[in-house]
Amino acid sequence: MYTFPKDFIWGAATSGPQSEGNFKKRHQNVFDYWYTKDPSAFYAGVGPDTTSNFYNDYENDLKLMHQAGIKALRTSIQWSRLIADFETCEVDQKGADFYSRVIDAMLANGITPYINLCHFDMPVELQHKYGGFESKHVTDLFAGFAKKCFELYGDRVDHWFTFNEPKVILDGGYLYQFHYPLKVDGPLAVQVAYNLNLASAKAIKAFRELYGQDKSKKIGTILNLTPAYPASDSPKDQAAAEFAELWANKMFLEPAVLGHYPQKLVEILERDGVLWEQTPAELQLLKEQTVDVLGVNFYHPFRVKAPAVSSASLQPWMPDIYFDEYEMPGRVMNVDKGWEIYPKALYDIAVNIRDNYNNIEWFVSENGMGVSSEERFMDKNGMVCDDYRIEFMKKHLKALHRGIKAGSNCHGYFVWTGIDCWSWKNAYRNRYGLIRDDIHTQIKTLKKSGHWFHELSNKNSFE
Ligand code: BGP
Repeated sequence: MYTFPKDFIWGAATSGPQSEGNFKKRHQNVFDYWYTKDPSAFYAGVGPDTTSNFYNDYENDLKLMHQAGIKALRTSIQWSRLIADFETCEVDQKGADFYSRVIDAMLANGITPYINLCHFDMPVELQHKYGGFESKHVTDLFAGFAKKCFELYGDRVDHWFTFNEPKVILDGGYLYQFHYPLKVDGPLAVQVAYNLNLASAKAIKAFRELYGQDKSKKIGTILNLTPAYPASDSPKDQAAAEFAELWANKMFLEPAVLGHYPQKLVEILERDGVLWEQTPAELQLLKEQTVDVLGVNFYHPFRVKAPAVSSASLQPWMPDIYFDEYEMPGRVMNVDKGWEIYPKALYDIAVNIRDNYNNIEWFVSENGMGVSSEERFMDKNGMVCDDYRIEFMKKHLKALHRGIKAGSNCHGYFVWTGIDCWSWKNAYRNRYGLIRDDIHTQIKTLKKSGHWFHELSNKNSFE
């Protein structure tokens, strides 16, 4: 029997752009725009217009989530829905009323709102005018938007987050071309990384100016931590893993929690002539505005080996000059998604946070299993019998439980996701929900994992 601490939170995560549909939205975000330009870039040509229809269906959706035992929901407010004028932060009243109704409905269903402010969804106007987070001006605009959210909903929302997976903004938009603006520019990615940390600190400052020492309100950020494991004990593989860890994890984790960048990373980037532009005042802000709480999205480890080709082959600068990804023979895979399944990494994360990050309060803000064509697993009543998802969660929860027993300060587990949702370029290819969404009818029904999660959340334990 695995029993979790008293008050452990059993939740689910989604985001505005992936669930709402862009009904009545004032502006386009980069994905809305990209889809209008190139629908073929998205799996089966399915775009963000309807997604899971949360905009119209939120009352029913929240009831279903309640039935699946979801006691807290992380979603995001879309900058492109809430704000009418990005420079002045004038609000779009329809957008503001929508989020207000959603928050009320969450509370009415016994679901605690965890509200995030950026889930990859830069308004396209700011991307085209300023380069999005390439620009420091946009970090100020983001803080203004964040402040508006706190003012509008802070009376009912206690848990706030500045970003979801800032690293994916670099990976997708500036290195590997799976998000708009589809650039390949290593040095620019370095600047965007810095600006994302800066934007987060500025939003946290706005939060603290409003709430001061009020400990009932907390602000954090959500990072996708992918522990870097070397392919072997050889010094070259170890060096590859050291850089991968700096680049993939510490570049965001250290400023968020400790208030500074890892010295080693700064030295490498400086030596390579690609260090971001920084000012002493900005570094001071980062130092002062660390997070109260950390959300950790975990799906897969990051196995690396020494690069096969000389760094001279990759010009201009890319972080990949320091490592190649390593496919470990015999690894367990989620073959539909193409990600290795390695639950022990969650234990390693727990212990790392305990030992190197002041044992800060944290929670698993995403973990889940994406599987395609789930109709394959339907029983005669039409219920998806997703035993593979239940097994996946159990294995990860066992590793997490071990980390908590070892003293790590983890207070919750949020599955990705409650209701099947739209996933950027992958659209609806892989389904992650505890609740199935038939996207042709928008009829939503609990999967076997939804019933299992209900029991888990009510017992606070599993066998
Ligand atoms: C995470 C993102 C989510 C979601 C999930 C699954 O990185 O925070 O937004 O998309 O991954 O992604 P996919 O459907 O591409 O497998």
